[in-house]
Amino acid sequence: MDHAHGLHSGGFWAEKLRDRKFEEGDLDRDGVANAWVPQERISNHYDELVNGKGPDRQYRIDTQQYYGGGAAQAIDLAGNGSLHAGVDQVSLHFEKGRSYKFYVYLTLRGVGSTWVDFGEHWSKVYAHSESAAVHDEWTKYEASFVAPETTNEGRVHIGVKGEGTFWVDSASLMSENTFSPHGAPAKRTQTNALPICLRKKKVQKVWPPPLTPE
Ligand SMILES: [Ca+2]
Repeated sequence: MDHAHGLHSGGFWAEKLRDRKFEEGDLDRDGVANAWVPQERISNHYDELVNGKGPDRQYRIDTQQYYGGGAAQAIDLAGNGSLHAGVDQVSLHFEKGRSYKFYVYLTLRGVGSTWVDFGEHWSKVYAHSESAAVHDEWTKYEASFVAPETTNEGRVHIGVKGEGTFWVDSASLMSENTFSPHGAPAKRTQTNALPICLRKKKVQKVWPPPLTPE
């Protein structure tokens, strides 16, 4: 069993994201890994992308530069650094009052920042992290929130802003289940939904990728 599914603070944590390493292909050829969508797709700007490419941006799967799993989501942004883009995973099940922990790894060739939003249908946001600078080495970014309502349309948005090429990899969203592995109810340990802070943590071994990355 993955160690991340063990007991933490009285709860049992389960992974919510699909294709969390962006490695399962791009069947619809929009430049974004199967279980994810470019923000343009859910914000009614999808026609501005052709095969993941727009006038000032490109989404693409990169099998050369990655943190884990053999592929990463790359996002190229041209221009003066004011552009932003992002990838979302939608149709997630959130339960009111339940705690969720998120992390993702990013690196960048250029200058820019990242943030994460937790919400529902575009552009409904429950919680927005502070932006954090992205570096030229793989760095882990973490945030957490408590769902304010129960929904089957939960959404996680990984946003980037700046100029250059961003790589996104090995994202995770863990929910604290109300059931422990032994069937006993887990303790609720957190009640505040806002504010949240995107914390960054330097990765010690940046290259080559570790054999068993998170
Ligand atoms: Ca796709």
